[in-house]
Amino acid sequence: MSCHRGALIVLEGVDKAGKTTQCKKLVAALQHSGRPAEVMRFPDRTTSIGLLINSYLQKDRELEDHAIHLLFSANRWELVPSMKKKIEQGVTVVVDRYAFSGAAFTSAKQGFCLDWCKTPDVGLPKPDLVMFLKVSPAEAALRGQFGEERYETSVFQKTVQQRFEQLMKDPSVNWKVIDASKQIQDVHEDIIGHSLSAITTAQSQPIGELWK
Ligand code: NYM
Repeated sequence: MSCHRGALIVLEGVDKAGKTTQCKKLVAALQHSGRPAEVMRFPDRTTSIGLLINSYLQKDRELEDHAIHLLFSANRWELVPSMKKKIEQGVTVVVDRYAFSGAAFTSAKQGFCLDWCKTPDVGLPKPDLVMFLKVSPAEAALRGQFGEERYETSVFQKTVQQRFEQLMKDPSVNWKVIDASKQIQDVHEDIIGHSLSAITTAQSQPIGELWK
C-alpha cells in the first residue's frame, strides 16, 4: 500500500464534451505509469438512489425538481466512504461529473439559484483538481446521441454552460479549463499534464472539504 494519499480529480463539462472518454484514457495512462487509479462517475446509476435517478433521466418517471436535486446529492454522499477509502489507500480517483454538474444543471432550471443548489454538497471531499472540458453547446449537439435523455437540448445546455462559468469564478476550487474541441489525444495530453501535478501536490495535503 502507498504511504501517500491519492488525488481526487474531477472532469466536468456540458453533455457530450468527451468527459467519459477522457476519464477512461486518464485512468489507463495513470495505471500504465504505475500510479494506482480508478474511475467513479456521477450519477452512479447502480445504487437504489441511482436507479431512481436513471429512471428520471430516461423520462420513465417524473420527480419534483428539488427532490431530484437532493437525490443527485445523496448519490454522491452515499459513495463518499468508498471514495475516501480509495484515496487514503493511495488510489487516485478520477470522477466523471461531481457536485458542479449538480449545481449547474439544477440552477439552469427556472426558480433555482446557484447558492441553494450548492448547499447539499457542502462538505463533500474537495477535488484537488477540476478540469472543465470546454466545447460550445452547438458543437456538443453535433456529437452522437444528443437529445435522448432529459436536459439534452441546446437551449438548456447553453444555460448550464453559463452556470458552470459562474461556478468557475470561485477561487477556492482548483479549476482548469481544457479546450475539448481539439483532437482526443491532444485533449488527453493537456489533461495528463494537469493531473500529474495535482497528484504530486495532493500527496502532502489532507483531503479538503468542498465549498466550506
Ligand atoms: N446531472 C448529473 C444532474 O442533473 N445533476 C447531477 O448532480 C449530476 C451528477 O445527469 N445530463 C445530469 C447531467 C447529465 C445527466 O449524464 C447524467 P451522464 O451521461 O451519465 O453523465
